[in-house]
Amino acid sequence: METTRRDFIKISSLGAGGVALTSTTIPLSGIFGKKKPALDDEKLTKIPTYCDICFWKCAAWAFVDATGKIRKLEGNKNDLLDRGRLCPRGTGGIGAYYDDDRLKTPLVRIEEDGEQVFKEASWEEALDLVANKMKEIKEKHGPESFALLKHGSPGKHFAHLFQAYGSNTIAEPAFAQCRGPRDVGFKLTFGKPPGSPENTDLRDAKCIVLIGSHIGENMHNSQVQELSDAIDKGVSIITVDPRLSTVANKSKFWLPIRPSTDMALLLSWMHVLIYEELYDKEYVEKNTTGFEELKKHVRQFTPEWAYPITDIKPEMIRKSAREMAISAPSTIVHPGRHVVWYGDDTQRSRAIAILNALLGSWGRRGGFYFSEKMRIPKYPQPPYPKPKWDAHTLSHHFPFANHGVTGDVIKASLIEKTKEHHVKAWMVAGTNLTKSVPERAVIESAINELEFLVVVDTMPMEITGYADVILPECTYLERYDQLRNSSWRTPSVALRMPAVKPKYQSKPAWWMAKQLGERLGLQDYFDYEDYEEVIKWQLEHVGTSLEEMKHLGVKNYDRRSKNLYMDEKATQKFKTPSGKIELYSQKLKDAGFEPFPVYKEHERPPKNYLRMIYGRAPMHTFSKTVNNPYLNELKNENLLWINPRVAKKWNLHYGQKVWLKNQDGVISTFPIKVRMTERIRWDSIYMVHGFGHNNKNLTRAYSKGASDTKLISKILTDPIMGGTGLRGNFVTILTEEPTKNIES
Ligand SMILES: Nc1nc2c(c(=O)[nH]1)N[C@H]1C(S)=C(S)[C@@H](COP(=O)(O)OP(=O)(O)OC[C@H]3O[C@@H](n4cnc5c(=O)[nH]c(N)nc54)[C@H](O)[C@@H]3O)O[C@H]1N2
Ligand SMILES: Nc1nc2c(c(=O)[nH]1)N[C@H]1C(S)=C(S)[C@@H](COP(=O)(O)OP(=O)(O)OC[C@H]3O[C@@H](n4cnc5c(=O)[nH]c(N)nc54)[C@H](O)[C@@H]3O)O[C@H]1N2
Ligand code: SF4
Ligand SMILES: [Mo]
Repeated sequence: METTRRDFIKISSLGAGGVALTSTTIPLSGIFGKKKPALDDEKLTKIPTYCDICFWKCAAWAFVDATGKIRKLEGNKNDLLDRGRLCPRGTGGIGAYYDDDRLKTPLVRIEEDGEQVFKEASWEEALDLVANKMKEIKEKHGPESFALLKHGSPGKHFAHLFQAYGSNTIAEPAFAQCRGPRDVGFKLTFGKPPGSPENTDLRDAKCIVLIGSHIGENMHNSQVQELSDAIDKGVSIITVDPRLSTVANKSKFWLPIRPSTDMALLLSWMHVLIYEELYDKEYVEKNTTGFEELKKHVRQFTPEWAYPITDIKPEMIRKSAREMAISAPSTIVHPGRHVVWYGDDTQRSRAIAILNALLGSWGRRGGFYFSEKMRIPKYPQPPYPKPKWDAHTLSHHFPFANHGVTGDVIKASLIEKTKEHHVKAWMVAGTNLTKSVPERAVIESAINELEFLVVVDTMPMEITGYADVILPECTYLERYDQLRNSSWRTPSVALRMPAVKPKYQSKPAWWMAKQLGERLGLQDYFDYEDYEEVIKWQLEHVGTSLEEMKHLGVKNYDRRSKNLYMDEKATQKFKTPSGKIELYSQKLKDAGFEPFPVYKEHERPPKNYLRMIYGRAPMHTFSKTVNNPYLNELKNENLLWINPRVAKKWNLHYGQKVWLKNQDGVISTFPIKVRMTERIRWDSIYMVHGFGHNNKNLTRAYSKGASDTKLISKILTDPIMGGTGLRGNFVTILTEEPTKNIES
C-alpha cells in the first residue's frame, strides 16, 4: 500500500496516564435517578456545569471532595430541561474526566528515522506553529482557504477566532449529517425550524407519531422524561420503524415499514386525513395556503397505493390516521432529528410538517409550542471582516443550504474537484470526522492534499491520527464555556465553570483561541483576561451575577411574550413569504424543486444483501463515549441485529462473529457479533452507531464491534440543502475472516 505524508498514525509518544478512580467509588445510576446513596453530600462542594456528553445541555452539579476529586454528577433540580435527573450518559460524563487515555500534551507530527511519529510539544511551540501556518495560508491563499470543521462548545470559540481571522469556511456535522433537512423543511412550511431542544409539547400530547425517531434509545433527556410522563397519562403512540425499537414496544401501533418508503406512508396519511375529512378545517382555512392543490396532489395516494410500497396494510394506514385525528390538535408527528436517510429528506420533513399542519398541531397545546430564549448580549468586539468567499459559496448548488455543508468543505480540499475556491488547511475541533462523516476514502484523500491539519480534541480519537498538530482540550468539567441559552417553554441561562483544574497539560478551547488570536494580531477580538470575564459581563446584562449563578447553576426567566400557544382569536403571522403555513411551497417551486413532497422509489438491497441501518444506544453518544470507562462498562461493543429467518439462511448462531462487506466491497475492520431477533425486518440489519474504533490508543474501545460509518461508502445527497443520506448502503455477511490490512 502506498504511504503518504499524512498517514494515519498512532500517538506513540503519549506518556503514562494519571491513575483514574476505580468505578466502584463513583455512583453510576443505571437509569434515571436510581442512585446509590454512597456519598455524604455534606462533605462535598457543588460546582455548577451543564452536561457536554450530548447537545441537550442539561444543567448539573459536579460534587468535588476535600481532596479535589470529582465524585459524582447530578442533575440540577431547578433545570426545566432535566428536572434534576441526568441520563445515564450524563451521569457517566465523569468518565470523560477520569479517562486515562486522554490527550495529555500538545503533539506535533515529525519524521524520525523515516517514520512519522508524534512528538510532545510545549504549548508555546504548538501554538506558534499553528499561528504561523494560519499566517502563511492567509498570505498565500487568503484566510478563506483555512476551514474550520467543528461541533459543540469548542467549535464556538474557534468560530469566533476564524471569523476574526477572515474565514467563514465553517461547517459542522449537525447540519448535513444530522438535522439540516428537518430544519429546512419545517422552516419552508412554518417559517421556523423545530430547534434544539425541539419545541414538541410531548408532556401534553395525546398522540405521538414517531417516524424512525427512537426516543428512549435516543436519550435526549426531557424528551424521554416527557414521553414517559405522557405514557403514564395514556398517550397513544404510533411508531414507524423497520425495527421494534424500545418505544415501538410501548406503542399502540408499530408499523414495521419497508425502509426508505416513509414518503409513501406520509402521503397516504395525508390522503386519509383529507378524503375522510379528518383534518382541522378551521385551522387549515385560517392558517395555511395551498390546501386545494394539496388535496388534488394526494388524491391518488390511497392506502391501497401505499401498501405494496411500504408493506403496511391499508387498514393499518387508515386506523393509524384516524388515531392521529381523534387526538388532534394534541397530536405530534415528531420531526425527528437525525433525518439524513435517503436523500429526499427535506421533502420527507416537509411531508411531516404538512401532516402537522393538517392536524392543526403547530402552536397548539400537546402539539408544538412557541419556544423562547434569552437575549444575551455579545461581549463587545470589532465587526468581523467580510471574507471573499465562504462555506455558502462552496454549497451554492444547494439553494437551501443555510449552514456550511461538511461534505462540500471536504471536497473543496480535493485538487481535482476544486476550481476557484480551494481549501488548503483545516482545523478540526470536537468532531471525529472519520466516524461522523461517510465516504472515508474521500476524507482521506482530502486530508492528504491539505497543507496543514490541526485537531483539537480531548481524546486520541481517529481524526487525531491524521493531524500535523494536536491540541489537547480539557473536558467540560475543567473549564468555562459559553452560557447555555436554550430555547424552551420559558427562557433560562445555565453556567458551566471549572469544577477542578485541567488535568495533565490540557487547556480550554477559549484559551487556545485567544492565544492564537493574539499571535495573529487579533487581540481586539479577545479583549479580556479570561473567559470568566466574558461570562461575568454577560450575566450582569441579564440581571444576575457570577456569584448568584455559582449558587443557582441555572436561572429561569419569565417569557417576554404571553403566548406559549397560538392566540385563537388573533391572526397568526408565520415567517414565510405568504405569512401563512405553506402547504404548497412557491419557494421550492421557484428554485426548481417539487412544491409538494412526492414519492420516489429508492434502490432496494440486491440479492444476498441487506440494508444497513443504525441508531443510538441509551448509554452512548456517537463515537465519543465508547472509551469512557464508566459508559464502556455498560456497553462495550455493538451487535448485529438480524432477523432469525435470515440468520438461518446464512447458518448463523447467536454471538457468532461475522464481518460485513458492503456493495462497494468495503469490509468492516473488525468482526461484530450476531444478535438474532424478531425485532428487525428480514430485509435489514441494524447496529448501534459509534463503535468499531480503530485507534489503539483508545484502549477500551479499540476493535470492539463494527463501524457503521466505514460501511457507508455511498451517499444519497439531498439536492435541496446538501444533506448526506446515509441509509442507501447494503451489506452481505462474511463468516470467515477476510484477508486484509488491519488499520492501526
Ligand atoms: N454513520 C453515521 N454517521 C453519523 C451518525 C450516525 O448515526 N451514523 N450520526 C450523525 C449525527 S446525528 C451527528 S449529530 C454527528 C455527530 O458527529 P460528531 O460530533 O463528530 O460525533 P463524535 O463521533 O462523537 O465525535 C465527537 C468528537 O469530539 C471530541 N470531544 C468530546 N468532547 C470534547 C471537548 O470537550 N472538546 C473537544 N475539543 N473535543 C471533544 C470527541 O473525542 C470526538 O472526537 O454524526 C453524524 N454522523
Ligand atoms: N443515547 C443517545 N441519544 C442521542 C444521541 C446519541 O448519540 N446517543 N444523539 C442525539 C442526536 S445528535 C440525534 S440527531 C438523535 C438521533 O435520533 P433520532 O432522530 O431519534 O433517530 P434516527 O437516528 O433518525 O433513527 C434511528 C431509528 O430509525 C430507524 N430506521 C432506519 N431506517 C428507517 C426507515 O427507512 N424508516 C423509518 N421509519 N425508520 C427507520 C432505525 O431502526 C432506528 O430505530 O439522537 C440524539 N440522542
Ligand atoms: S441528555 Fe444526557 S448526555 Fe445529553 S446533556 Fe442531558 S444528561 Fe447529558
Ligand atoms: Mo445529531
